[in-house]
Amino acid sequence: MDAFDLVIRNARVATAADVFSADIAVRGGIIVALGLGLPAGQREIDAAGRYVLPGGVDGHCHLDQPTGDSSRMADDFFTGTRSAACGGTTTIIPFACQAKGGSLRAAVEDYHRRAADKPVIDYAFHLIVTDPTEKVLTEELPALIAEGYTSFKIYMTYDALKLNDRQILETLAVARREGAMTMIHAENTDCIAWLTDRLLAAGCAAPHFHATSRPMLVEREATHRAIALSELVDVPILIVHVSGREAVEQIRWAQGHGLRVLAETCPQYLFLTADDLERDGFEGAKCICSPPPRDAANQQVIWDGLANGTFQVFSSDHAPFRFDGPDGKKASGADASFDKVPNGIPGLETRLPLLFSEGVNTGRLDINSFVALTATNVAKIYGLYPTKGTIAVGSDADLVIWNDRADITLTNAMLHHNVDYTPYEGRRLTAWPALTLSRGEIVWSDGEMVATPGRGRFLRRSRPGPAGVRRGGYAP
Ligand code: DUC
Ligand code: ZN
Ligand code: ZN
Repeated sequence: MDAFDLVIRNARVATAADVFSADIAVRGGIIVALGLGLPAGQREIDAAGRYVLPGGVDGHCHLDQPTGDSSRMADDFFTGTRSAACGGTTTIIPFACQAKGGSLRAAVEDYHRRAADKPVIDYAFHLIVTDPTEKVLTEELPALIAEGYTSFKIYMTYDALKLNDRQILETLAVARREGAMTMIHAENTDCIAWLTDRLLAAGCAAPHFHATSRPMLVEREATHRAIALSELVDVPILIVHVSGREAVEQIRWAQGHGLRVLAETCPQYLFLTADDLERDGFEGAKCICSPPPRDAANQQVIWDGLANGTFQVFSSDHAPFRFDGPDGKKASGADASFDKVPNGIPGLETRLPLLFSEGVNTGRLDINSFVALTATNVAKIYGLYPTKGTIAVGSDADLVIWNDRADITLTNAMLHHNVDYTPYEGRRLTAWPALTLSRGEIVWSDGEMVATPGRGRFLRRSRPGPAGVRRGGYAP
């Protein structure tokens, strides 16, 4: 037998289930052996007893997604995937978004053109359904699901994106019939519009009023309604970017009643609060995202939910807008009212180091839960497992050697996205990837980005199926 292409020696391998010492052998980009004292490879890397984890799978990020106004996302498929790789993520699933009145198929084709020769790591697309016409529901969506676009997001707010309850039911019925996973952005749109009008009429326009316009109640109500609609149709859903206690209570209620409700949260709900929107001047706009960050008590509820199994997925919701310049946070002016500021914060690169530092290294989260939340569950739920999301014979050699004894003060200058700020500037981190491998190729090593644009492959996904969303267990 040919020698291995690569052997990683002395790895402390952690998966969603186990921690064990092993050498990892790679041939043709695939893990072909795990063992002790494996024969030599053409290339050898000594992990020196450090953790080697599956590369992160970021199941929710936005890259080069058209916004429909004068703003523009700062990251394309090169800068976004580069940034992800440097932070230990080796697979991303951004969104191909249907324009209202437009075709879903056209959105997918457009998105493939945008990705083209840019990605440095592997990628798939979720769909976003904004206009569930007869043609979309009976032709385009079933065909795209069959072709490997096996999940889609729907919105309960944002005028350009939102569906009403009837449309949600019709769309969920397709998900049920075709075996797709539906991600739901749950906020009550009319409550937000009413509160926004009243705030603006009262002259309350500064960035921090964004949080006032979207209180927890609007998320709680929509989360409850999304759960009820999915119960009616009898189909699993995944509630995205859950921000705090009231939504968590709805999700736990559903899970406790045997409903197949999965949930995702994001770094902004652990590491930011609404106070960050009150930063001096317009600086608070850097932290405008929806749902907004809440308070310390809600952060604790999110930590608890990560540890106790309420959440299956931890994503970045990377939505990159520059702070300065004409097409970012100030697209409508340097003192625009909060409702005109593009929603979203960057986070592809910092997602894993933040959670490792503040979750694993503080003892809040065990290493297996970290792997499950950031890679394995994501791959299972979205139909990429076991090619992605684990370390096993036959899986892609997407591997990260972690330095979990780091002492890093985070600055935006260290990062590889195309955004001119990080909301986490100055935060101390104790973990960062020392080496990231994508299909056995080094893409990040010792502080250096070494990947070639276009090497990333598009991934057709399988349907999550009953194994991905087991009834009763909730851990996929
Ligand atoms: N909210 C979303 O729903 N998507 C992108 C960014 C954001 O803040
Ligand atoms: Zn959303
Ligand atoms: Zn999003």
